[in-house]
Amino acid sequence: MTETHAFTVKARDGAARIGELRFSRGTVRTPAFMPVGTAGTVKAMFPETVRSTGADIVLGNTYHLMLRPGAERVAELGGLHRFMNWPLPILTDSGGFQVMSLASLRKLTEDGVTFRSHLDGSEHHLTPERSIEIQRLLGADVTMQLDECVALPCPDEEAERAMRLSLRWAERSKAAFGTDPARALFGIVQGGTVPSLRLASAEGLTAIGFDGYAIGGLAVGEPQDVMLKTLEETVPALPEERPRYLMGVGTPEDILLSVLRGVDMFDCVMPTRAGRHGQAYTRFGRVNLRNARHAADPRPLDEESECPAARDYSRAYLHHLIKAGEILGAMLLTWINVHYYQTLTAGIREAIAAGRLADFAAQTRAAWAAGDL
Ligand code: PRF
Repeated sequence: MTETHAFTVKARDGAARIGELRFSRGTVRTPAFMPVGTAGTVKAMFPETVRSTGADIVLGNTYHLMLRPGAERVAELGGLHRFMNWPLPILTDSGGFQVMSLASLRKLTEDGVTFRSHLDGSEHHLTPERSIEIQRLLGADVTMQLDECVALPCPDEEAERAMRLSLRWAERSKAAFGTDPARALFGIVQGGTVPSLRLASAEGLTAIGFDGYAIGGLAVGEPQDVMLKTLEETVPALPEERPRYLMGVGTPEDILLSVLRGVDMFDCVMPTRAGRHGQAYTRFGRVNLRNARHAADPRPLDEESECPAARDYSRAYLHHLIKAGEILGAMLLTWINVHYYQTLTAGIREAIAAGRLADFAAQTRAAWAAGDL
């Protein structure tokens, strides 16, 4: 870890912490939520609007960008930041998880994974070394190691095999990455829901040494209490002075409960995907704008929100746009949701600074449960 991407813990409240992850392109305030910009765009949002919600960093995907428009093409055009007009930090996922969920005819070996593109059926081979190279071509500020994530539930033997493979790939990723003071490399803990496997994974990664530690392999089919228990078993095995990133999580409640257990970073398609499908996340909980009860409702979703989309448009209009399949409906609801996730993480950070996260969590959950009507 060097000056250019140092992580500093600023304050603690129980297991929760606030911190700063510094890059030459900007500082990420943690706990942080990273909007997902899979294909070089946070779907249905201008980058300027994403920034205006308070996001310090967005996520991009190796898998999608290597297939289209290609990592070398993005590099020729000055890198992903310039390509998508997002000047702040970017974290890129390594590709393995997306290969497993999207590609066809996958073949996993010690060397890497061979698969066919979901776009045109072309064959590709991704290794830990090529994933690092692609992420360097994209210009990622945070590079993720290639890993194997298994769906849950799964036999312990299968969780162990994937965890050991991920650990060997972690070693190769670190060797390929070398030392790059301008960028960070994160390892990924696997091991299913087996405490001894999670521990072995965390210890193995810590021995290799990474700038940050992700917790992978969760929110893949297990109940929330199982995910939280696995976090409680995993987080204490990770270095105190490094950021912890829970991949692909989650609902506002998942985020709140995970921060209480010591997690610093999150990403999830939920606010963007749900927005395109007519769902709004608000401080009163989740609202389905497709529902007929909104058809004649002149009130905005939240007149006290600082988000123009939540404050200046009626529920009736949002309902109409979504029912009519209008692009603006997806844009406004995505904006509302990304804004709400950023408001939530900002509130969490303030509460930790004031040493009152438990109160904040109780009040926030009570408001979600009460609903708005
Ligand atoms: N590994 C990687 N990316 C991910 C995951 C993982 O386990 C998950 C699991 N929730 C989401 N995204 N590389």
